[in-house]
Amino acid sequence: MGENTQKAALVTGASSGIGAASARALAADGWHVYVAARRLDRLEKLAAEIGGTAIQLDVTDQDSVDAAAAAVGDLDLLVNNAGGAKGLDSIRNANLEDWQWMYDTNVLGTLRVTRAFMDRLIARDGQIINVGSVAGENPYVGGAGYNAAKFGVAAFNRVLRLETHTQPLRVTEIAPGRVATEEFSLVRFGGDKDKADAVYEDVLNLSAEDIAESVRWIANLPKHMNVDKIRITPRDQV
Ligand code: 8X3
Repeated sequence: MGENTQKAALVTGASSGIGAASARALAADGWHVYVAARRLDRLEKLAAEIGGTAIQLDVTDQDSVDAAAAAVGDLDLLVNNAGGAKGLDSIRNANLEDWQWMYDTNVLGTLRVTRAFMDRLIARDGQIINVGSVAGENPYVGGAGYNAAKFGVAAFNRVLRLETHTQPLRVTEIAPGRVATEEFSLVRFGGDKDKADAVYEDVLNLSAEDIAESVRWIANLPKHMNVDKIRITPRDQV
């Protein structure tokens, strides 16, 4: 593709997991990918590998979002993937700091980055993919903080769709189930690798690449089509 026709995507949380896999899949399809996250060393390696651009971004920090917005040019696709879970405590034992981090990262992070880029996405007849979770529709014991945050992302996605459907912007939520990434459960359990690994033992697991396939599919659909939501789980997770 020539420079003028190459489409551009920004993927948040791109230093690992679903974000990194999505960036690789999009680049393989010819997209220029801005890979954004806090850890610049990892991003620079990935950017070099896929011919993209590394952007340091902390979605919880408005100044950082503003700086990223200034560093990125025209944009056709935003993948709001940054997010995560902390803790598996009951409501009685809820850790307020964990809840605040989950809301700030998953919900407010999605809001900050969306607002920073939506005008230029609309200008290019572009699209936004919000990475939610099955936890955004299925409550589970110990999940309240993460459930609330991902229900929030699901609501955000639906309202954004309502508010922009008469404009040239497509809006999709991808809700993955259990995806065995190197970091999701490690972050949730504060670095306890045994607890993290146990989540994925003796069950079927999706890979980050499985989810990236749906990102790539949505990204390449014709512009009159809007996929509101995709829910993807391993066969043994309901
Ligand atoms: C995480 C999905 O199924 O591992 O977003 O709780 S699950």
